[in-house]
Amino acid sequence: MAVGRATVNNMAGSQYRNSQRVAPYLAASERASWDRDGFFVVERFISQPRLSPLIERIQQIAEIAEVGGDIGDAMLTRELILANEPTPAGRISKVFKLHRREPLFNALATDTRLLSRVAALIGDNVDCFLSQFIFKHPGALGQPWHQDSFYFRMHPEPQIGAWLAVTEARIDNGPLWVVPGSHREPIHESVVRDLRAHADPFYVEITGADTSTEIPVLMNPGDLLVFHSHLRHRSTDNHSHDDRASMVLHYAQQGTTGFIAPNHDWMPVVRSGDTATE
Ligand SMILES: O=C(O)CCC(=O)C(=O)O
Repeated sequence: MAVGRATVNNMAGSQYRNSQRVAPYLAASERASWDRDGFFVVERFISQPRLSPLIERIQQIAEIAEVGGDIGDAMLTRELILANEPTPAGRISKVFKLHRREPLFNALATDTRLLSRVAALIGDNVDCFLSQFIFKHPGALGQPWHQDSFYFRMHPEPQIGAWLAVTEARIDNGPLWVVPGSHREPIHESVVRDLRAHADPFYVEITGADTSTEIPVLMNPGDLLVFHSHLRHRSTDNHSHDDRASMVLHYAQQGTTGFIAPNHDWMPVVRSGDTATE
């Protein structure tokens, strides 16, 4: 699917990729699901051996941050309800800004199989602007009903989310739930703050929208969900004894304008004019 090789830079002894030229590609079933539902799942997108190193690196970052060490660009948020967990990684909720300089995560963000799908959806000049590893430990809270565009406020739309199941996403460990077809709705402005004790202070919840057709997106480790930024979705709390981990990337067209948050990092990943350089 790729038609060009990536630009590869050397940085602090590691290699990371910026933009490349890709051939836009969506399977017919993916296009049909996108148009009808606002999302599709690519099963077995990443093989099992590539998943544990992602968790191990996040655990390392949490440990380094705990002692005030250098974690580069990465930004951590805490899971407030788990503040008394004994390990640094056990207390975190999300790690942002991984896609530029963390080699394992940069490789995911620039995977041509993913980028060719994103390019088919929003054109062949694309930036990755947000990356977050979500570590949902036992007892951690889910995120209430929302549309990513509510938070993003960017133009042009949509932005594209890519949610990689790093562990299984089961009914008891806090999977995503979606309302198929809700990507055709405008941004819902009727929201309330998430007032649950220990909830993330930035979370809001859509009110007054019909969720009766919601479905859980149950995934195996390595499966990838690609979704539209107007798709209404939520995640439930982790009621199990196992971690539920996911890696979420967000993409937008080059030249997108709007709200730029501190956890954003705009990195070109697809450029139609790129030539093969190395
Ligand atoms: O993975 C989760 O628990 C929630 C993720 C989510 O809703 C999002 O990334 O927009």
